[in-house]
Amino acid sequence: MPELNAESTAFRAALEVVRSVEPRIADAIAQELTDQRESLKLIASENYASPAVLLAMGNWLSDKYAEGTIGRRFYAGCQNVDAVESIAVEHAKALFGAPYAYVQPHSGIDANLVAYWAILADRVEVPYLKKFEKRQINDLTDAEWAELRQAFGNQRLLGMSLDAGGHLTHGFRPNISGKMFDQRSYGVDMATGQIDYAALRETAREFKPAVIVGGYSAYPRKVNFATLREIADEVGATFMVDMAHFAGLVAGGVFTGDFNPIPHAHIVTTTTHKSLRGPRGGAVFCQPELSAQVDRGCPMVLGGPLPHVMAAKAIAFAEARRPEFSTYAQQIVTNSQALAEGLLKRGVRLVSGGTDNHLVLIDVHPFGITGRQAEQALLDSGIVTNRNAIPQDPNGAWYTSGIRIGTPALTSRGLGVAEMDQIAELIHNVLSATTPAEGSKAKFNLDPALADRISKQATELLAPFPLYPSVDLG
Ligand code: DSN
Repeated sequence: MPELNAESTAFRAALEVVRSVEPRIADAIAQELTDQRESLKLIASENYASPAVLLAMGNWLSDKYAEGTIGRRFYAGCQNVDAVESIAVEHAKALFGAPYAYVQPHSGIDANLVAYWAILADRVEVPYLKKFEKRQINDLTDAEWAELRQAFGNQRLLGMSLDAGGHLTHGFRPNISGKMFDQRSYGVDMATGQIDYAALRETAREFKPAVIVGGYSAYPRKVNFATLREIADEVGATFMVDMAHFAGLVAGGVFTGDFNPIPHAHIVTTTTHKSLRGPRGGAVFCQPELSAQVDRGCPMVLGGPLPHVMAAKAIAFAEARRPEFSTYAQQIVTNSQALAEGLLKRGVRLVSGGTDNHLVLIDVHPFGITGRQAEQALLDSGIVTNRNAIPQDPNGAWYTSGIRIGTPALTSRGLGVAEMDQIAELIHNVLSATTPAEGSKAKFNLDPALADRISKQATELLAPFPLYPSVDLG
C-alpha cells in the first residue's frame, strides 16, 4: 500500500473522529466533497479554499473568546489569538498595500456594518461629542443622546441599484443598511450596460449623500474608483468600496490604478472566500484616520471574533501573496472573457455585451424563459449557476431575467479557455431547449434525455481537472 500524503491522512483522521460522535455529519462532509467534485460550479461568489486554509479552521482556536482588538481584549489569555490576528493583518496589509486592515468580520455583511458604523462614528458621533463637549456617548444627557440618535438616522447613502448589480447591503430596505440610511441608487446606461458616471455625479450633487458606495455583486465590468472618489470629494461624501466579489483580482494585480479601490477609497470591505479563495469571512481596509472607529467593530456590531477563521484568513492572504496567485487571478478574467465570447458567438445576449472581470451576466429573456427557469434547467443538466436580476428587470428580484456565471471556482480546478468554449456550448444547448410551462414563471419543459446528456458531458469535461487532487478519502 502506498503511503498516504499529509492532506489525505489529515482529512481521513478528522472524519473518523467526527464519525465516532455523529456518523451522519461525517457522511454529509464527505458527500459534499463528492458533490463538489462532480459539479460544474459557475457560481460567481464561490471558490475552493486550499487544504491548508480548511485545516487551519478545524482546531481549538475556535474555543477562545477574544472580543476587542489585538493587545486590547475583554478576556484574559488571548496571546495566541493576538499572534494569529497580527499575522493575518500583516499579510492582509502587504497583499493589498493597505495602510490598515481589520480581519475580524465574519462575513461581507458584517464587514459592511463595521464600515458603516465607522463612517457614522467619524461623521456624526465625533462631531456631536465635540459639540456637547463630552468624551464618550455614556456621558451624554438623555436629550443629547436623543439628538445624536436622530442624527445617525438622518444620513444618506448612494449605492448601485440592485438590478444594476449592487448588493442588498448597499442601503436596500430589506437589509439593515436600508433601515439605517436614506438610500438612493445609481444605475447603468441602458445602451451600454455600464455605469453612467455623469448621471451618478448629477445624482450625488443633488442628493448630497454622506456615503457613496462603489462595488457590486453582479456587474460584469471594471469600475473607475478614481472617478467615484472625485465625485465623493466634490459632494463631501465618504467613499466606501465593497470589493467582496473582485478582491482576488485586486490582490492578484489584475485591477490596478484607477480600478484598484484601495488607494482611492476611505474604506474598503471584502469577503475572503470568493475570488480571494480563502475561508468564509470578511475584512475591512481603511485609511489611518478611520482605523480607531473600525477597531470598535467588535463588540459593537460583531460577536466575538472567530480565531480559527482568522488563522485560515492568514493562510489565504499568505497564499495570495505568492506569484502564482497573480497568474490565477489573470486566468479568472481570461476564462470569463472566453466564456463570454463563447456565449456571444452562439447568439446569447450578455448584459453590457461582455465582461472585464470574473463574471458574466446572461439575459435569458430572448430564450422566452425567466432566470428561475433557466437556473433550474441548467442545474438539472449538471451546471450550477444562480439567477440574478438584470438592469430594469421586468421579472423582479425573485424570478429575474438573468443568469450570473463566474469563473473563480473552475479556474481553481485548472480549466482554461478551451473548456470555457465547451461550457458556453453546453449552456447554450440547455437554454435553447428550455421552454416555459404554461402560465408559470418557475416551471419549464426540458427533455430529460437532453439534460442527462449535457450532465454527462459536464462530468466528462471536469474529469481531467480533479478537485482537491491531494485529498483521497478512501
Ligand atoms: N452571496 C453573495 C453573492 O453571491 O454575490 C453576496 O451576498
